[in-house]
Amino acid sequence: MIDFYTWPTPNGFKISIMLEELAVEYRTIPVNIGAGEQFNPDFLRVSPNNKIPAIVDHDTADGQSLSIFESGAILMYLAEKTGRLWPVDTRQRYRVAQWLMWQMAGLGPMLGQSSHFRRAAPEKLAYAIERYGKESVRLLGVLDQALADQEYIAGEYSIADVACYPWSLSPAFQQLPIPDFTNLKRWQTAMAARPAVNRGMRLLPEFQHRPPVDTAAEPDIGYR
Ligand SMILES: N[C@@H](CCC(=O)N[C@@H](CS)C(=O)NCC(=O)O)C(=O)O
Repeated sequence: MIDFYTWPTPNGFKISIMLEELAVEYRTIPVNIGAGEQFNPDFLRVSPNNKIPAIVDHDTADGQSLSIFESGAILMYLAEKTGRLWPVDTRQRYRVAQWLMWQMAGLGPMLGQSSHFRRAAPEKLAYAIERYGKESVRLLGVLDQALADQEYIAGEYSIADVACYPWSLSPAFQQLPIPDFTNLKRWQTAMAARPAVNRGMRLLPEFQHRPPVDTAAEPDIGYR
């Protein structure tokens, strides 16, 4: 049994999709990050950086529970544990690993900052909205190019796709205008058609609130 500490955000969805893909037994434990539950001492013992997602695997080879935070590390662990969605051949493995790292260090943080400054910041700071918006669009363009001649990001369906998909939906959520990235759209459609992805995206539906952005107050960020 795996305890899955989470909340319905892109980083949480990565792991719910992965757990559904693997069809392993897990228990979802909501951590309401809006209410500050990520700072509870019990959760901090599992995730010292006070962020979801995190897991505790109680079914390990040595019989000792294993806790892991950081969504990229969790995806790698689950892939290794099950032998799924991460090829063992060195060339293929690092093809996947580089896109996973790219998502963790680039796509997620940049879209996250863009979302913060567009949706959550008390002040509409044009500089920050433009900086993170433009960088997010650039990264999505890189992803679109990567998908031009292959069905999935690193060839075959892998943890790189699982990591990138929830973040690829963020522009719609934050009403960030993006160019017509046709390869990206084709891949998103293929991802959305996977039953496990669908189930993973329904994580904690009772907490999935999406208030609209106040677009009237948006500055022109120059790439429309
Ligand atoms: N690099 C981390 C990022 C996790 C993250 O940013 N989690 C957010 C929700 S998407 C969170 O828990 N925020 C609560 C906080 O910062 O207090 C990962 O990929 O696991």
